[in-house]
Amino acid sequence: MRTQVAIIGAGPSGLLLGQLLAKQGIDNVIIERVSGDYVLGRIRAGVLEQGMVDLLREAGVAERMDREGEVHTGVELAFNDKRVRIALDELTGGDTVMVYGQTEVTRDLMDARQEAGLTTVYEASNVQLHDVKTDAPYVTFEKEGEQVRLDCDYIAGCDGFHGVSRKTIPDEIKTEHERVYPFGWLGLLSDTKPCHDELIYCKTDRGFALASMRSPTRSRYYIQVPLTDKVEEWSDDAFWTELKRRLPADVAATMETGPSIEKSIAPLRSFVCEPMQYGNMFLVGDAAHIVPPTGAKGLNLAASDVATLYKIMTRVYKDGDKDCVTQYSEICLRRVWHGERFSWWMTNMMHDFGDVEVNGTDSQTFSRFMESELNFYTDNEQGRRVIAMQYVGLPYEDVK
Ligand code: RFL
Ligand code: PHB
Repeated sequence: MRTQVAIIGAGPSGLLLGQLLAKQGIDNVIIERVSGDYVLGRIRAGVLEQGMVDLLREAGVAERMDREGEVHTGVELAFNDKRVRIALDELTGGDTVMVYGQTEVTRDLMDARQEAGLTTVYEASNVQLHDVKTDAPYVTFEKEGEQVRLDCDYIAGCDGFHGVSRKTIPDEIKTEHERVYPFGWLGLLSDTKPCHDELIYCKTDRGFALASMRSPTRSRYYIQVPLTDKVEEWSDDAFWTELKRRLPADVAATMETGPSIEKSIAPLRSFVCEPMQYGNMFLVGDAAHIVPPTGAKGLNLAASDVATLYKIMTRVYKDGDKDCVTQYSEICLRRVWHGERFSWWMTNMMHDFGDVEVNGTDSQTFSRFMESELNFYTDNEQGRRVIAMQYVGLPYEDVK
């Protein structure tokens, strides 16, 4: 088999990149480890920045999102019996976010890829990348017991945090920055009316909670839990009881509850791999960086990486400018680090760190610093604007 760009991973990064490249007439093949249904079963992000919304429109896969997605002009932060609304549009000069689930984005991209007749190999095992430093890289994998070789010009490693692509960068070349947080998020999806018409991020003495949604009839809630908790130990009733204790009292009093459709625990991590490219192999999305979900940035950073690689590949194939590929890592990392910093900051401000020392500061002192930080940034318009600008997403950088 031969293609121009071999894409490893059919998550949102791989599928969106494939769709955009195909629109420019750039041939690509996606190799995915699991089945399409398995990919769709993962319940993850819900908030899309304007930049990602525009990119989905450019890829020609935004029709259902524009019909069913909800434009949100604000989010709330609740703490110390206060509720502060961050008016995203007013504070940023008109920017908003779109509430539309990652599952739906992925489904739309899969449908578009199938309709365009583009190749995706699902359930490929033992995927390996070869000769990525040369002009003739290739990928090998096994499919139904057969060994397959895919020759290409470039490889896009869109295979998530546990993928193989990042491992092809030698240890002496890459630096991996990591912070693991001492808690996780227990998420529950249910067919119930959302408890409020905007997202509410809540900081309480019992820990963090988030009220989010997927549609007017489907809610997504999260609560901070110790890393030692197991999802089987949390009945739906126990979840709703704990959530109600953390949400603002008036919201909790009137909220609708019901059986869960999905329930899972996600650990929280900040992670960046530098550089994000090695020879003709580029890391995209979670393969290169992870953020804790508190800022809703993970999928959105993946989208900005895709936008950069798409622009670079278009230059390569349309203008014959092969040299521009060297810009990829630097352009991506500038935006990635802003997203990392915002997610880390929001996580520090909104969570309860218990007795764990943070950044060399004892937990009580750290908690007072964070309380002051939260008050300072929410008590005045400039502070709220700083939050709003980052929540809607910083602009995408152009390729020089
Ligand atoms: P993915 O989605 O992990 O997809 C990678 C794909 O690669 C496949 N793969 C391989 N394929 C071939 N060979 C191999 N060896 C392979 N190894 C792996 C995998 O099977 C998979 O299909 O990465 P991608 O595409 O970069 O997308 C990233 C996003 O999924 C992620 O950043 C977001 O979900 C993060 N995130 C959020 N991001 C936001 O922007 N806004 C949010 O509101 C938001 N909420 C969240 C989140 C993530 C969460 N969890 C569970 C971590 C909420 C949660 C709870
Ligand atoms: C979600 O709806 O899954 C969601 C929303 C906002 C976040 C994280 C997750 O910050």
